[in-house]
Amino acid sequence: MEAKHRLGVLGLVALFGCGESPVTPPTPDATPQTDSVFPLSDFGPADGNISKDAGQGCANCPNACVTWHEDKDNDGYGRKGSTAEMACSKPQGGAFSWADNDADCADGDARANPDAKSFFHEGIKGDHDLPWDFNCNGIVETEFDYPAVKCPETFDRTECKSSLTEIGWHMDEQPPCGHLGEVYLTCTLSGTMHVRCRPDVTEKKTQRCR
Ligand SMILES: [Ca+2]
Ligand SMILES: [Ca+2]
Repeated sequence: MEAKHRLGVLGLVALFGCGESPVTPPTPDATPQTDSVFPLSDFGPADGNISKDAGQGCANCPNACVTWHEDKDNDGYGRKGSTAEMACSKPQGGAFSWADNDADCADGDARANPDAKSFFHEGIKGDHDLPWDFNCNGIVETEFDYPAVKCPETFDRTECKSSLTEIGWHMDEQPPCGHLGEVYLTCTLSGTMHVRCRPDVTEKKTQRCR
């Protein structure tokens, strides 16, 4: 009986301490934390610009947390080198959109991004450093990639036995992006291909680039 009594006293001491009030366990914060910062290296290549979350934060992501970049021209590609923000899903609201990449070399022009397939006769809007690289591959490609050719022979268009084909820019007029130039044309002339000099105005072309 004496041992049982001592156990009862010990139990009471364990529960209430030595004369102190019972300890109440801390209540979990009902509001999810929204300013969690995760190392970008956990989720993708680091760019050194992680600062804060842009929306929901990463504290309670059901799946992987995503790194988001500013996409001000809303073409689905984030601005290269822009500040990265992390959130479970695409941040909503605010002055501009967000993208899960930073592949946009010109975030002021929706025509320019890595998916650009078209050629253009005017440069990228508002970006004087990369005025023509619309597909962000670091190379300016020309649509009319003709060689510069000399004019070996003239002929009258009425002599053509076939339709005219463009074969090259006039030697001295190979135009830069967005500029007009003149192209030489060929046609079948009595069974032989010839090159025409100084085509008329309708054969001027604007070099387009991307
Ligand atoms: Ca963009
Ligand atoms: Ca763009």
